[in-house]
Amino acid sequence: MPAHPDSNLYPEATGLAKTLVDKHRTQQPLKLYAGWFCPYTDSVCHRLIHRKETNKQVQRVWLALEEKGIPYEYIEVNPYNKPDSLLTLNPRGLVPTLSTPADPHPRPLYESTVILEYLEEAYPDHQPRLLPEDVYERARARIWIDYVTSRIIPSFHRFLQYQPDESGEDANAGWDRARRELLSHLKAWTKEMHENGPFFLGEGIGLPDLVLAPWAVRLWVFDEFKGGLRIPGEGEGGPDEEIWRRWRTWLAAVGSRRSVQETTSEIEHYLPIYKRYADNTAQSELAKATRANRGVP
Ligand SMILES: N[C@@H](CCC(=O)N[C@@H](CS)C(=O)NCC(=O)O)C(=O)O
Repeated sequence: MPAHPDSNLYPEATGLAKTLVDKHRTQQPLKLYAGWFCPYTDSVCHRLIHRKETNKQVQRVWLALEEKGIPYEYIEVNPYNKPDSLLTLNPRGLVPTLSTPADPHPRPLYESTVILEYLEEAYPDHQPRLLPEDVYERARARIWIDYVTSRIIPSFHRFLQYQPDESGEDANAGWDRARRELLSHLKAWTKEMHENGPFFLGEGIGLPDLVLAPWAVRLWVFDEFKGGLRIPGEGEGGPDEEIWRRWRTWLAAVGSRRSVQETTSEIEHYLPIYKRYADNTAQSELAKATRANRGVP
């Protein structure tokens, strides 16, 4: 069987993210098995064309650990060349996977949104709290956390993996349909944000922010590979001007977060990985699910 195309991807975090990883190499009861490139576990780059100004990476779980100041050990693994150390914890061999402290043996956890909720409940004294105290507001936050995973990420990947010849429809029409679908999901999500923010739930960062941030700061992939997503710039939003203004406020707040800055790797190592998605030759579970028109793995 030919080697997985990502089995030889760049082996470790670079730039600021490497500095952070180096601080978290010593043994800790809580262990994060991560891939430096992975938005579920790991990092994000900002727009390539602004690479001189910003080059950010984020990750759902890594960000939550950093935001909350929870002690953890970072263990880099390549989930496309799954080591036994990962498979024994998570039979699906996906990152992020967590090894949690317990007697007599540590216990594994996986699925990024499950891990995020676990961290929130298992470390109640660690601030900030990332979900609202109010029961209704907490439930409502979960609707929009789910929306990211069930709507935004699949449409992100449908656009990124879109190939003009695949459906027989006019190439421009197909491209435009995929692009608009993603825009409409981002708009629907943005409409639900706290009016002033700057974050989704208000002044403080929360789980809705952490679940979307890794993809939001990777929107540069569409400029690089797909002719642009074309989010309206200031004054160009027409009837949706207020919504896109709110989006820009949110994106700036997320992008300037210290935790985001410090989980940043260097952009050039993402390019070959995202090129395979853009060419629709990537073989990750996510890429295959997108091709088969299934939800995310
Ligand atoms: N639903 C999982 C998805 C995790 C996931 O797809 N991780 C990717 C890396 S970003 C992975 O491990 N892929 C390995 C593979 O596709 O075999 C989560 O939210 O944690």
